[in-house]
Amino acid sequence: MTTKLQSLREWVEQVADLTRPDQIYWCDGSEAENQRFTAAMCDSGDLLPLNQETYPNCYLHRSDPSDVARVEHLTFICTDDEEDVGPNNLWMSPADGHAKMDALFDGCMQGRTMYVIPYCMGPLDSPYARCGVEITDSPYVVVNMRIMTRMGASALARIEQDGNFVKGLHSTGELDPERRFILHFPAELEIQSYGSGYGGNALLGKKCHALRIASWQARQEGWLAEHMLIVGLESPEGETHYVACAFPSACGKTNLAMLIPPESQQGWKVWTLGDDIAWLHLDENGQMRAINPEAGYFGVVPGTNAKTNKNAFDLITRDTIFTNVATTADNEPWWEDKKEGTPATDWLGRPFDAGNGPAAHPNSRFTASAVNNPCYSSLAEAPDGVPISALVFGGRRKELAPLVYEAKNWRHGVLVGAGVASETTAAATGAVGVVRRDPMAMKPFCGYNFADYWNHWLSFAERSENLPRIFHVNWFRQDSEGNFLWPGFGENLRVLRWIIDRCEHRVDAIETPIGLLPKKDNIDIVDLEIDEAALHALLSVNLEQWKAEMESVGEYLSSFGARLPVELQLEHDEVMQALREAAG
Ligand code: SAT
Ligand code: MN
Repeated sequence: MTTKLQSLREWVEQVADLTRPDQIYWCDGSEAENQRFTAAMCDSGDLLPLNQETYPNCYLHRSDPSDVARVEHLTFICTDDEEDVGPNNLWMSPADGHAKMDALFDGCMQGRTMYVIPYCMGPLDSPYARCGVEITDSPYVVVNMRIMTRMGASALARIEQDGNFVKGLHSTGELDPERRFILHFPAELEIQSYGSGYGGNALLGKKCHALRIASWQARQEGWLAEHMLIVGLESPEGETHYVACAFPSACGKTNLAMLIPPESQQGWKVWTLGDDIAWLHLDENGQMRAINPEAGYFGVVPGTNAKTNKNAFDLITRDTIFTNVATTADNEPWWEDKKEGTPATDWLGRPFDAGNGPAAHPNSRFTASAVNNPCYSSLAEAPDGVPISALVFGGRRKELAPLVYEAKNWRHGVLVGAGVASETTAAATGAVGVVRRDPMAMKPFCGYNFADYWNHWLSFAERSENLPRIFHVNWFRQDSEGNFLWPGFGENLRVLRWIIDRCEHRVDAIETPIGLLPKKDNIDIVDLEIDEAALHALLSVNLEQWKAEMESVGEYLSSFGARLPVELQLEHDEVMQALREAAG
C-alpha cells in the first residue's frame, strides 16, 4: 500500500531517509492485519496473552519501568515567538527543535520496521473531524491507535480527499529518559516524539494532536479543542441533555462518562459520547455542538470495580490491551481495588510482594474500543455531534470548593475555568497530590499561551446568545479525618440533575459572590446516607477562604502579564469587590 497524495508520499520518504528502517509498512486497519500484529507481538513478548477464557482477546503489555506516564517536563511547543506558547508551556525555537529531533531520529529505525498509520480523529464523515498520519517503529502504538482512532484505509481515503493531515513522527528510541522529548510544531502541523512508548507520549492522535495541535488550529478557525468528557443524560420522560466536563487526568472523567444511575434515580439513563476529549463548534444557530475525536478509551485501571464503574469493569473483560497491571495466578489482570482475586505477579513481572508497593502501577491503563461500551451513545458517530447544554469544570480539591456552583454568565465562567486547581495525579511523572493551577484542565495540553486561549474563550460571547451555561463541581471534598464528604460515582447524577434543572430554568439558585449555589432542597438526597453537617459543608462556601483563593487566582493570572485579556482582569476585579463587600 502507498498513497496517491504526493505530500504524504514525500514525507514518508523523507522520514525513511532519516530513520533508515529495514522496511516500511502501511497499516490498513483491517481485522486480519490486527490479528497478525497481535500474534507477532505475542511471539516477541511485547504482548502477553491474559486468561483467554475469562478475558477473551485481552493482552498485557509491560512498559519500560522508566516509561509509565506523560512527561510534561520533556514536552515542548516550538514557535517562532516564545510569547506564543506562554508561561504554561515549555518553548523551543523550531530550528533548535528540528536540529535536536533530527539528531535523535537519525538512523534510529535501523533493524526495525517503520509503520505508517493513517488515522482520523472524529467520525469519518464529520465536517469537524481532522486527520493525521503517525509514523512509528512501535507495533504497540499500531494496535493501540487502531482502538483509539479510526485508523487505516478509510482514514487514508479521507486524507487523500482533504489533501492535508497532521504529521506525527514517533520512535521508542532507546527508552532512555535522558533522550526522551515530545515536540510540537503547530505552524507546520507536526509532532515529533522520541524515547517513550507510553500512552499520551506515543499515541500521537490523543494529547499531541487532538489537544495541543488541535487547540492551536481551533483558535485560528473559531472552535475549541478541550480536555472534556461528553455524556448524555436521559430523563425518565425521555428528554436527553448533553454535558461536557473538563477534569484533569485521573480525576474520574471515564467514570462520569459511563455513570450508572443508582437505584434511587429510577428511569434515568446515561450515554457515553467520549471520556477524554471534546471538539466544540458553534453551528449556524449559535448552538454549541460536540464531537469526540477518539474511538476508544485509554482509561486508568486501578479503582475500577463493579461499584465505581461497572460499565468499564464489564467493558475490559474482552478485546482490551492492559498496560502495567498485575496478574493473578490464573493469569487474569489484577489491580488495586478490583475487589476480586489476588495478585500473583506485579506490574514489573515480579512475584507480588506488598513490600514493593502497589501490584498494578497507579497509572496502569486499559485500551478498549468505545463500541464495546454497554452505554455507548447512538449519537457518538453523528457527523454533526451533539448539542451541549452545559460545560462543567472541576478538579480534585480536599477543601474549599463546594460540591457544585454555577457561573453568573459566560465571562464569569471563563474566570471559573481559568481558576481551576487540582491535586496532581500519577498520570504525569512528578509529585502526586500537590495542588496546582490547571485552567480548564488544559495545563498539560493547551498548545499556546493561556492568555490567548482565555481571549479565545471570551470571544464566544460575541458569537452566540445561547451558549451553554458553565458550572464548577468538586466530588473530592474531605472532612478533617480525610473521609470523602460526597459518595461520588453514580451519585454524581444528583448534581448533574441540578445542572440540567438550571439549564431548563426549573430551579432558582442562591446568588453569592462566588457564583450561584444550589438551594439545599434542590439537590435530591433521597436514600443517600449523608448527614446535615456534611451536606451543609458541601453546599456552602467560606467567603474568607474563598477570598484568599481568588487572590491566589489573581496572582496566577498576573503571571501572564500584559497579554492577559482585560475582560478577564475586569471579571476578577468584580469578584474580588463582591467578596470584599460580603466581608463587610
Ligand atoms: O497518557 S495519557 O496522556 O494518554 C493519559 C492522560 O494523562 O490522561
Ligand atoms: Mn486525559
